[in-house]
Amino acid sequence: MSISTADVIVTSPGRNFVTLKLVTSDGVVGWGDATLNGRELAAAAYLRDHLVDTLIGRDEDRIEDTWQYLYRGAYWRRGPVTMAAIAAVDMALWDIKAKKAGVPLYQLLGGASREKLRVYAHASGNDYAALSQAIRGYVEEGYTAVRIQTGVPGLDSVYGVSATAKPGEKYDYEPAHRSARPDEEEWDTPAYLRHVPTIFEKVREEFGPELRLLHDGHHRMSPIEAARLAKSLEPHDLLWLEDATPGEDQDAFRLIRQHSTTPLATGEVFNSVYDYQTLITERLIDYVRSAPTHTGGVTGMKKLLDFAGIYGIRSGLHGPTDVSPIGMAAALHIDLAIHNFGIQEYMPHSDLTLETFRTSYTFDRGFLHPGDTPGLGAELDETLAAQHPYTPAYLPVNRLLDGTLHDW
Ligand code: EZ4
Ligand code: CO
Repeated sequence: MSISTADVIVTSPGRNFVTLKLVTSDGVVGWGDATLNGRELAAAAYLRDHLVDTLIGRDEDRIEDTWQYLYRGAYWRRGPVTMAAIAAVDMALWDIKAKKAGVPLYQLLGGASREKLRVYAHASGNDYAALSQAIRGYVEEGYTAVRIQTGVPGLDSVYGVSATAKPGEKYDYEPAHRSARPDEEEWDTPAYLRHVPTIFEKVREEFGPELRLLHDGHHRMSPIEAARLAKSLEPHDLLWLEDATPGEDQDAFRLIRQHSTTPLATGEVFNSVYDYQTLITERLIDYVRSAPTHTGGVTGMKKLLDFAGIYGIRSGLHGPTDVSPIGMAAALHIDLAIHNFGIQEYMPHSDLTLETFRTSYTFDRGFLHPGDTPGLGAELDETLAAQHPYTPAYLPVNRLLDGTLHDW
């Protein structure tokens, strides 16, 4: 059998998603995610203009060969747009193969290595009272791990803290703003470095030693600033400090490691195993943060996590609401199957997103499971998708108080 149609669907049920639908000559449908937040149309054009024609007539069973064909065959290696496009094809092929076998995808990846997947939630607040209320809400729902993001006195808006949500409210806060150009935010690293440890001290005091706590530095610190934060958070026993410094400078992580035993995570903006080579072989991080959607799909992510596993480094896959439910399902099947699972990020999609994409993964008291529907267990309702056309939306850019452009 072979692939007979390949369609690229860009839809915006609350936010923008890029979806690939492959159909085989005997009618099996496979779904893949190529969503790249703020650059969706580039990933869609790569698929439509450069890949679709090469997919038609191809044997859908040859997943590794197709992956290598798209990766090596492009000549131009890696890059977020290329790897998101390859991811969508790869996910759709795995979806088809598992549907043909009549099993959930994790069975083809070696079967379940655990019963359920620990996830972490996102708690945030402009002040401690709002943050504490958010954490309490998650603890009551059964979560055992919570990411802590706090407002910083003197700054109007800070990454990870919604300016509009009421305390305790569940919201799809990811700040890709619907407009033709990005919002601009202000940033002050010294104020942040002074404030964050005081918040973690209060959280530990109120919630005790067992709750697993995480924090995302979101690429904003220099290596020595990151080392200082990692060191000052050591008494508060974090599960990880994420993106303490921009990850493309892999060597910079040596400096953080020299100063602190706070576990480190990075990689959500990476797109291949080579972005991690120094970090993994020198054991400079503890968790791999990429999403299958951005690293060449199930095939790319399996290669990366198997490599990390040799060095005792575990998964902490990216699960923001800007990865579609199809990409999230792919992550969960990988999580369940691999040995070196760490934790999974979980930001529930909005109701509108989940009406448009149907999923079979389930949440129960702080744990996810991919479900036992054959394939990925996630699909797009094309009729509903057509009702929500693409809307330009961009992540903010960041400036220091004197106007210098900074990492967001
Ligand atoms: O800012 O997914 O850990 N999670 C994150 C996310 C990213 C967005 C960017 O598209 O850092 O919130
Ligand atoms: Co992050």
